[in-house]
Amino acid sequence: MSSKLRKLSECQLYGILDLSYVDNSDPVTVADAMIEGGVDLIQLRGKECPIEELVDLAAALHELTARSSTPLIVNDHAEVAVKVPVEGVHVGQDDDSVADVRRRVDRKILVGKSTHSLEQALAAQREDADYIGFGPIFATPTKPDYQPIGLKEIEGVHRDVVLPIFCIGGIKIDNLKQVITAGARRVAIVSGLLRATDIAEYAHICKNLLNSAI
Ligand code: TZP
Repeated sequence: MSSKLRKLSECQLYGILDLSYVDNSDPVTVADAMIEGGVDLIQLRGKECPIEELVDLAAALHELTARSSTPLIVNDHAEVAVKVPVEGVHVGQDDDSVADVRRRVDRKILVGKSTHSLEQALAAQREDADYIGFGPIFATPTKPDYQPIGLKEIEGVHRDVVLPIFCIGGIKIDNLKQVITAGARRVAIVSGLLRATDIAEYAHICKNLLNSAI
């Protein structure tokens, strides 16, 4: 991993490039707008996308993200990280373990884990994840089958987990202040960003709100 890359500890706004929201836009152009708006790290998420296409897309995105020191994380597939020098892999509760991902990718990478409760967050910490996603905080069409955690759990997870925690799920400009007031310092956003008419502007506003909480 390049030493010039933005450190995870400095990342507040995680933009998730979920291909199901990208429709007819070019994912690289979308990522470019995220970066312009101040997104600190980007995840490529393509639940329905064949691995070979994810590999090609990750390679194209990485050319862009590397120029702006933005770590690029791939959702689910360690195999993509074997083929493309992305900076990390994000896994869910039903995917490979953190250790499996590290074993499969023969270089130092970031490994993040989705968690949906304080217990899972503590387990991810014991598993030695580099960061966690914690949510869904609010109900979200991006992960419709999950019960929202709500704002109340945010304080506890920040008290008990020392890893960087990205609150996620239904977070938009309109409720971001509430999430910050509840104790969040980092958030991951999918549809809010990708459905915005001006992605860079949307990211910029979120970033300012997060910055003002420090
Ligand atoms: N993990 C927990 S909620 C979620 C994921 C991937 C989806 C978040 O998407 P959105 O559109 O920002 O609510």
